[in-house]
Amino acid sequence: MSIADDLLRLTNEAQQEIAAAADLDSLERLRVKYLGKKGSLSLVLRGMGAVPPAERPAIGDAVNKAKTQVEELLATAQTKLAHAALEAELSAPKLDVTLPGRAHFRGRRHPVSRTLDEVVEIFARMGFRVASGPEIELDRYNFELLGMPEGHPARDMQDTFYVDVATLPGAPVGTVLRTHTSPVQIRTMLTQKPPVRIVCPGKVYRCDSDVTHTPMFHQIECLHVERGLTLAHLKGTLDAFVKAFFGDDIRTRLRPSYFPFVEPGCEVDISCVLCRGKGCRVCKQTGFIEVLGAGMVHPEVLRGVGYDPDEVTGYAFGAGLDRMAMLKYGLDDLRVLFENDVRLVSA
Ligand code: 2U9
Repeated sequence: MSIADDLLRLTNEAQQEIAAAADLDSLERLRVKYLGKKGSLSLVLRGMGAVPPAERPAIGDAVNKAKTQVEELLATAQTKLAHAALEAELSAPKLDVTLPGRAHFRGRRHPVSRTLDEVVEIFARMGFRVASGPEIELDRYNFELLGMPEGHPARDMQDTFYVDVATLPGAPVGTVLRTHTSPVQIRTMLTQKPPVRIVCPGKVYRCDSDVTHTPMFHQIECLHVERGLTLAHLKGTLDAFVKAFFGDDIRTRLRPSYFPFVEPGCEVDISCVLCRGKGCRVCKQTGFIEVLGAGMVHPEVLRGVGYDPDEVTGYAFGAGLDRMAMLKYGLDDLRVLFENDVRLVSA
């Protein structure tokens, strides 16, 4: 068989194989098979030794022509296959429009934050300013100036988180996590002259944990000190606040009670926001629920911050914001407020 025959056979073979190639990978294998360094057409040139020198240029020419022909066949086939591959990719149903979409939850503020904003706004309308202070407090501001000297039951280890001063450089012995926001009122009075009209919302800490208590909770306290204030101002302000927050039909009831920082002191009940006073599980059939504590600021507390109790008087009250949020938004367990349940912050 002559070299010319070999070339013809190889090009025919290449043509058939290229035409049959199903993808770009097979084409690449064929390119190596025919045109590679050790490919069939290159091997034909190795047989040139046996060819008489005069015939060599013609044979070389023929080999190059065969190579060009195969290259062209490969290029054409490659264009066709690449095009087909693209077509296939574009027309494949990659997007399954029948899949249900991913739900997007609209967020909203946490019930406690919403309650706080609402309460602050109500007080702002009545002329109260927001005051804030540190959550790590001095014994003096959290207890002493509020009529709770050393040994007072309210300072009991059961209720108060004492800061381990060894871990807090510079902290004096008797540094506590504030058990109420009252030290903010003390700090305000120590730096401002009357009249003082403030609300103090914030986190407070007590070593207590059960269905109705969490070690951290939120309070809002209100303080008004001015010449001539009486229990009537306290009642009027409380009533206006309760009506604005819970509704115009909610009534307020005061019961005598004791808090070291007020005299007289009282607990404040409101007619049940669930049954509107008819009697239900939440109000234990009494028609009333306790939501606030209040009183006239104790003269000793006023004296302690440098005010003259013969000149000015004050009223104050405090409420748990978390409990107010529960009542307003119908939650039955205080603890869910602090469990990061995403439903509380979803619309
Ligand atoms: C100063 C003087 C007086 C604020 C008051 C209460 C009564 C009270 C509780 C409500 C629910 C705490 O979160 S709670 O457990 N608060 O009962 N708070 S009088 O009296 C003050 C505060 C500051 C200087």
